[in-house]
Order: sequence, then C-alpha cells, then structure tokens
Amino acid sequence: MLDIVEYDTLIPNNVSLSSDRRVLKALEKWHPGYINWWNDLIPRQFQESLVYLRTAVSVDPKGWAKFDYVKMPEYRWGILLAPQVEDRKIPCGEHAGEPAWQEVPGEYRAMLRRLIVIQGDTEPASVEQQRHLGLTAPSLYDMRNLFQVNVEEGRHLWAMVYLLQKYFGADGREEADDLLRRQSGSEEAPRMLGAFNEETPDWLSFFMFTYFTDRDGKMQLEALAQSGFDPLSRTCRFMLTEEAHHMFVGETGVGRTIQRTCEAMKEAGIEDPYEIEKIRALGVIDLPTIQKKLNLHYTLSLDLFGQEVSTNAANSFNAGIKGRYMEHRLDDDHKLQSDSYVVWQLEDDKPVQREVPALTAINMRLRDDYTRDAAGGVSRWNKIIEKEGINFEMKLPHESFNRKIGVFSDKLFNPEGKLVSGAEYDQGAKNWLPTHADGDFIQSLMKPCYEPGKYASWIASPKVGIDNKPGDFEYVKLHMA
Ligand code: BYC
Ligand code: FE
Ligand code: FE
Repeated sequence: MLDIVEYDTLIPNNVSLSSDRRVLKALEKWHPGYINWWNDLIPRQFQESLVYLRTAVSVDPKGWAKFDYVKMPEYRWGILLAPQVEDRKIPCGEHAGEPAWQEVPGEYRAMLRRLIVIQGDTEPASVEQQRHLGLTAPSLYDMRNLFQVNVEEGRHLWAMVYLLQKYFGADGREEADDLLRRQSGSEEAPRMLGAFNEETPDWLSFFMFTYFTDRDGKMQLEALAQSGFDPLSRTCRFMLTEEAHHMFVGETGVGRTIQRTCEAMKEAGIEDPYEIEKIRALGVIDLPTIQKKLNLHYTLSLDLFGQEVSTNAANSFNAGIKGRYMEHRLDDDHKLQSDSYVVWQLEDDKPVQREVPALTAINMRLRDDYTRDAAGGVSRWNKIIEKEGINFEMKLPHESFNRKIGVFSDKLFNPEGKLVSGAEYDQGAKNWLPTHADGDFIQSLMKPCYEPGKYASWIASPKVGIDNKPGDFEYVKLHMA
C-alpha cells in the first residue's frame, strides 16, 4: 500500500507530517538554516536560473518523479519513504526473523544514530565539494545534471534529518544542526569521512566522483536498506531510486570524455595514447591522465568502506542494524556465527588473502561487492576505446594502492599491488596519480559552454537527452546578473 503524499505542505512528505506536530515543528525550525546553507553555497546567478529538474512526488516505482523548470531554492525537498512491507522481519544478526523495529531499539540507539549521522554528513558534503562547478559547465545538459545530483543529495540530507528529528529526540535535533555546521574541507569542523573533504576541482573529477563515490553511497544505502530498523530501511530504499541517476551521470560523463579524446586522436592521426603533449594540444584530456583520475577516485572511495576487519561492522550486522548487499537473496543463516570470509592482510609486507570470521569482515565483503559493481563501467569505457581502434585499457588499480584506511594504509604500493620503496613511489607517483600540472591542464579546458546543444572541446555530446528532450533543449535558462 502506498502512503498518501502530502504535497501542498512546506515539506512534501508521505509520513503524515501534518498530524505529527512535534516533528513538523522541529523540521520547520531546521528548514531556514537549510535554505541559508543552500543560498550561501551555490553561486548567486544559479539560484535565479530556471533548471529543468525532476522532483520526487511519489514513491510509486512507475511514476515517482515529475520534470519541470524550477529555481533551485524553490525545489521541493520532500521526505519520502518506500512503502512499508507488511510483516517485515529483521533480516540478519542475532534477532533475525523477529519483527522489524518500528521504533529505535534502546540497546542499539547510539550505534544507529552514529550510522545515520555519518550517512547524513556525506550528502551536504558532496554539494559543498561541487559548489563551483556550475561556473565551468561544459554544456547546459551537464549543468542540469550537476544541479539534479545536488538537489537530490540535499533531499538525502533531509531524509536523514527526518529520522534524527523523529526518532532521536533532543540529541537527534543537535545532530541535525551539526550536519549544517560541519563543512567539507574545513579545519575546525570537517566532514566525517576522508573522501568528503577532498576537492572536486574540475568536471572530470565530478564524473569520477559520481561514478565511484556515489557508488559507495549506493552500496552503503543497500546495506542500510537491509536494516531491521524499518524507517531507516524504507528511507534508504527510496533514496536508491535517485542514486541510479547519479552513477549514470558519472559513467556517461567519463565515457563521453574518453569518446571525445579518441575521436580527436583519430582526426589528428595520433595512434600512440602516450603522445601526451600532442593530444593535449587538441583540447582533449589524454587517456593516461583519465586513468590517473580513476586511480585517485577509486582508491579514495575504497577508504569509505572502513577497515577490512572491523568490530564496529560486526556489531552492527549482529544487531540487525546494517545488513549485507542483497542480504535477502543470500543463501545462508544470516547470522554468520561460524562462517569465514577471505580478507587482504599484510604478511612480510606482501598483500595476502586470509580467512577470518565472516562477522568481522562485513566491510570487506561490501567493498568486494562494490569493486565488482564498479568494474562494469570500466569495461564499458574500454569498449569505447576499442571501438575507436586505440590501443589503451583503463584498469582499476590494486586495492593496496594509495590507501589511507585499512591494512594497506601505512605502507606504499604501486597500482599493481607491489610494495615499493619511498624512492620508487616518488618516482612512480607522477604516472599513477594526477599531478598539479595535470590539474592545471585540465583546469585550462574548463571553459563554460552555455549555448543550448553545444559542448566544450573535451567532451562528446550525450546519446540521448534527459526526459527524451531534443539535442538543443535549453536545460537551464540562465539568469546571469
Ligand atoms: N574516513 O571499524 P571501522 C554517500 C573511522 S557515501 C574517516 O572500519 P566502521 C554519498 C570509523 O568511523 C556513503 N574515518 O569503522 C556519496 C571508526 O571511527 P570510530 C556514506 C573513517 O564503522 C556521494 C574508525 O575509523 N554512508 O552516501 O566499521 C555523494 C574505525 O573504522 C573512515 C556510510 O558510510 C574514513 N573513510 O566503518 C553523496 C554508511 N573509515 O567510530 C553521498 C554509514 C573508517 O572508531 N557508515 N573511519 O571513532 C558506516 O557504515 C561506517 O561508519 C563506515 C566505517 C563504513 C563508514
Ligand atoms: Fe546521496
Ligand atoms: Fe548520490
């Protein structure tokens, strides 16, 4: 059964907010701070522009969104939970099979709040990281996609704030306020997880981020969608419907960048992908530099899965607060008391695979699922290169490379997973990760292209429009003051 969506209220919702005075009041009190955050963040001229955006208006999978021109500050950020599944049971851990919780289980309150706060913290962080990109958009189509991702991350913040306000009383309110107090990259109050304090300095980074880091979002939301705490599960299930588009933006964005590079090389008769200077002179990004960006964003995203062996993760799985990817489809007892799982460890400075109790390896398992998921797009990018007849292959680097979290974090490895000395690393790093010079070159290409149907030199046009719109559709009606 679908709950009715209240759409005429300040905060559109399908959780009957109008009859929940306490929570409605708390959210209305939080709302101005959120709008201020948005207004301070996104450059002024884009606040006034009309953006062709989709807005979630229902949770019916067949028609949950509507498209229209909106000014972003007037976007309807709604609180929408996927429909309640009747008789839903806790899917994993020591309470597996018991009825799912509709209220916060007292003994797991702190654990649950921490996970919701971490999830909530990443959403506004990503908008902060991407705040200046509108100014260098390679097309109105891409600008629209950026803003679509941004408003939806804003809605994801609302989703977590609702859970905090509704289920966690006074400390939930405090956490909700802190979500707007911390800032990506801030010295005094940074965002909680590493990757969310990094810069997103250019559009290739944005595409890599939405491909690799939003995909961590997908995996974590999938794991939280398995939560025995039903309101969290329902919230995350609906967020996942939006997440698919974010990864689409990333995959096609990188793909279009690769496409344009290969086309330009062919037009200029350049066969060798390592003729960096000649290729760059064509106004496109050479494939080895794209690989370096891939290395960076993939490894930053691997860090988001936490330690390979984690008691935090064991505890939240055992409590039934966070499940595994596709928990309901896995064919085991869902308790993992006597199972094992293979994780990476370091022995004599060599990465080796060792069996450990499966309960402690929950993070590693989700990361393995992530790597499989992330490999799909990489092979589709390679198809583009192959089709253009260029001899180059994009690869995911070994999991030991460039890590700040987990067993590999205090040693140096090359992208093949071989331990290297400091000198070897310094020597190799310029070929493995983007250098300042690479950054400067990419920055030099980041010239805005605001004419409908036109694209910057370094990126191919998309195959199809958003909402089936034609090629020259004006996705953003700019209001340049
Ligand atoms: N940076 O036992 P461990 C998204 C800390 S992205 C800094 O392994 P656990 C999105 C850790 O907190 C998805 N610190 O931890 C994407 C712990 O500290 P305490 C976001 C880190 O809990 C794009 C200590 O190290 N959602 O939605 O097993 C755009 C020991 O670690 C990091 C979630 O992450 C790090 N990378 O695993 C917009 C879901 N990693 O508590 C949005 C909720 C670890 O000992 N979070 N630490 O002081 C979780 O499930 C878990 O907290 C983690 C960490 C998987 C993140
Ligand atoms: Fe999100
Ligand atoms: Fe996302």
